[in-house]
Amino acid sequence: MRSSLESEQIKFYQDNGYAVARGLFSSDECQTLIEHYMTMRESVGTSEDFGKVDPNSSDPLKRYPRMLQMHLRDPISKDWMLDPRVGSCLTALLGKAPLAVQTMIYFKPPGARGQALHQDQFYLRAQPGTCIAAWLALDDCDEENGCMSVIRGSHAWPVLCVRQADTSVSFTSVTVPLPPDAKAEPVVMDAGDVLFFNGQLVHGSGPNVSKDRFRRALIGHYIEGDARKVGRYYHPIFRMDGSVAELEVSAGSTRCGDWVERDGEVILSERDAKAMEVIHD
Ligand SMILES: O=C(O)CCC(=O)C(=O)O
Repeated sequence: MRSSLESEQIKFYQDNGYAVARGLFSSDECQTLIEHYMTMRESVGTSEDFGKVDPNSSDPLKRYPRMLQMHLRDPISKDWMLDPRVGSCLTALLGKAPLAVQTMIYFKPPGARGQALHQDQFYLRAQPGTCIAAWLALDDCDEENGCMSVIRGSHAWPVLCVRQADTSVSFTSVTVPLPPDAKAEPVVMDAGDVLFFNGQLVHGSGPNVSKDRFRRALIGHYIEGDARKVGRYYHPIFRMDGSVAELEVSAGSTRCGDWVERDGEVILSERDAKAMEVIHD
């Protein structure tokens, strides 16, 4: 299948670390997926991957926790993860076929916190190479309801050592340190648009400060088809035809870098592997 990404978008991805495929899914498809996941959220109950629902909590994310790895139990999620439209865009961006390793649905109701800036490869540890995400907006999203933000060009950075995040605005507790000139830009999207981004791209989202607008997103994570290892959590691994690919488990030893000031200039320094193992484990 031909990718719906133009050659300029592929070039934009290579230069900036992300690209948006506008209207890859229809509004009807988004509505059907919203209904499916809202029903699933109510009916699946609690597990490690699906989170514990507390219907009376004042924290919106406890009323609507994100769900992870739905494709291992839900054929609709698996079909979406392996959708040929997603697959052809990924192949165009990577220059090779992807392998699918994760699904996630974020409900992000009004009042919900966002997710601090981070790099997905910090978690996935695909080796060699990196991972890539397909982030489908199920609702229109902008800064008010907590759209995604990205730092252009940060995909060229190594995996960074993490710091404590501000958990009053982020539901995750770690973030990455930034050089002084780095600026996160919002990616405003309509329902049906898909944001593809490189596993090393620094990205995240702010809180949903709207009164009544959910910001639901269905997310797939993929690795390059010639990767040999990925973190244990992401197994089993699927080829885009649905068959299972056998890969090794990567240990917590991804190298991460840190920003340091030297001679008045902020530069990236590689920490030694021992220190990094401590940070990752
Ligand atoms: O949807 C969000 O707010 C954040 C998602 C994200 O950071 C991710 O998919 O890695």
